[in-house]
Amino acid sequence: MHKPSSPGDAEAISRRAFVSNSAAWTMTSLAAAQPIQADILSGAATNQATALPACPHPFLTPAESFNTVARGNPKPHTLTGKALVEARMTPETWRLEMTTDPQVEPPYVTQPARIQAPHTLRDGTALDLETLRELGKSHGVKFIKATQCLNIPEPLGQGLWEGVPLREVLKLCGKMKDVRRIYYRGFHNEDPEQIFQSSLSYTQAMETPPGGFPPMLAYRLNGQPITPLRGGPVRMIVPWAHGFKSIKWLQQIFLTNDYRANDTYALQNNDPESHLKTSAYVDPVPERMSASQPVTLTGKVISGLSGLKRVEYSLRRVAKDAQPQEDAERAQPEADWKPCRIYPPPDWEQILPPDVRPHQLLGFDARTGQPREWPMRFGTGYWGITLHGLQAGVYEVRVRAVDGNGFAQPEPRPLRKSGGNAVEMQRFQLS
Ligand SMILES: Nc1nc2c(c(=O)[nH]1)N[C@H]1C(S)=C(S)[C@@H](COP(=O)(O)O)O[C@H]1N2
Ligand SMILES: [Mo]
Repeated sequence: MHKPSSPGDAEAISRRAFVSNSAAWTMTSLAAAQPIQADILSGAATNQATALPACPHPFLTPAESFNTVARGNPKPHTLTGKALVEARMTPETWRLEMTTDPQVEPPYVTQPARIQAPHTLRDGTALDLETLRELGKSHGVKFIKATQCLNIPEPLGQGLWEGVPLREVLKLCGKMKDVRRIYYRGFHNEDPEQIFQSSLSYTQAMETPPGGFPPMLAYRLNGQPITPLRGGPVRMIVPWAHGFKSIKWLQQIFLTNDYRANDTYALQNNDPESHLKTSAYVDPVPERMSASQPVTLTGKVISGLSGLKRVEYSLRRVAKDAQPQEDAERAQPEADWKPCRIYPPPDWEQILPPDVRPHQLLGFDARTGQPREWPMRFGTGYWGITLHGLQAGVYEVRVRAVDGNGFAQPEPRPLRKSGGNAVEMQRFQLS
């Protein structure tokens, strides 16, 4: 179902997408500077007489209900008692070291990075949680963001993250010279084999467009301290990126003059600069349903760097024993794609923690308390369709997202290593 397309297919698809989407491109380029809103369609527009059932997913995933991706033996979040204290993974014992990489490698790196004020365990200058929270009182930010693994075709969860922008923490290092990248890693059982690390360029760490989401050191999730399971006490959150940049159990920042990404994921044949991509996912459908009832299909959609224009579905009846066609485009070059409905925003005052107002969140309008885009950028939205009057038979339904530039999934990045983006299919039988 999530088989990547071959490079040859990708080329053919992009040519076709260019031809069929050229009108949409012109329209969206005129509105380039505007925040985009996906079409929240009325029943009439999608030819649906009845309303959708209540949204099947929460807009904030409870911290313990995220799907977890973690390496380590033992996995750091399973530590308890003395082991957790020794790992410096309790709120009282947590420390962050900030040091420089002394390495030079002529002719690529001729000067080592230097900072005025290193923060080390040895000197007792490592940052503690109280200091970080204190910084949060003047410089804290909050935003809602989806977590998505580059290698797993299903969003892992969506949380309200709260913390201090990385740029404010780096300021504590004073004057810097010859720093081009920020390398960072979490607790790894004192075993170099278990290191899972990531990196940002100096520019990505220090500069954020006005109103945009900065990379941050997070210490609250959904209004609560972050538990070890979700990467606490302190976790990096990189808003635009797949999960591998959001290092859990953060403990070390190295400032380096090396311009190359050192991400563990890069060494595993992934694109370390990939962004969250606009992509739709289908909830599991019962294999058999009654032909006398309308069929409701729902799912998730992530609005990635390119934003979300709409979600579309394509339905076709197939022979009972037909092999599922894995590649949507090859299976249905003339597929008849129709718009799905997007669930509207929830009542934020109801779902946010009691001490948080929607007006305070990045990505929300400070006056109206409503999100500036819907679904929110780097967030998960939900879609649904209700199909009436289908005859008995076997059906395949495919769903795809169309981004703000008019690219339909799996474009613009069908390459597996910048994040899976296959068009999902579900098959069901009506009798
Ligand atoms: N220290 C550490 N951080 C990590 C990982 C890890 O194995 N170790 N996995 C990363 C990956 S690949 C993903 S997708 C996300 C998953 O976050 P979650 O477990 O909170 O859903 O955490 C990231 N941060
Ligand atoms: Mo991941």
